[in-house]
Amino acid sequence: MALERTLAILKPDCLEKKLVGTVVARIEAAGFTICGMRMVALTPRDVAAFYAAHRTRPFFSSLTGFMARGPVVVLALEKEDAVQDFRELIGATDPAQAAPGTVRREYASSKGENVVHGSDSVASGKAEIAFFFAARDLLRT
Ligand code: 3AN
Repeated sequence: MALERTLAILKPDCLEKKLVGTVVARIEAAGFTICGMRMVALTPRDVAAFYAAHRTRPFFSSLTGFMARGPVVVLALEKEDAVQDFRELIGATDPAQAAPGTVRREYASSKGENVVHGSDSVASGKAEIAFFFAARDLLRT
């Protein structure tokens, strides 16, 4: 076990559905420490930079449109095995495939509008947290 940090994004559908408090409560109940948290209105250009790895995927333009549709809440989270444990908490990309009890299974409506993002590795987590937070915005360790 290693103490890790991961980035969570509460996506525009999460805010539209008034689920921010519910999802943050789930995150805290699962033992994550919130090291940084803020609301941000992403432009399509911001989304394209954040999801650069998906640039050639067929859903890329719907992804950028969706993520720029309204504000998001970004959180830097810390815990032992944070990356894996957060992905277990949120469930699979497709809510229909997500395990019962996971955030996406309970609240997401589709593969695209799936309420929450979680980093897929420790290295991505580091880069994604740096994308959104300056050092002074984060809990010091
Ligand atoms: P995850 O967020 O579960 O790691 P990724 O990294 O494969 O999933 O995809 C990034 C984001 O792209 C997803 N959260 C979702 O919003 C969107 N996405 C992925 N696959 C699809 C798809 N087949 N159709 C529409 N949007 C998708």
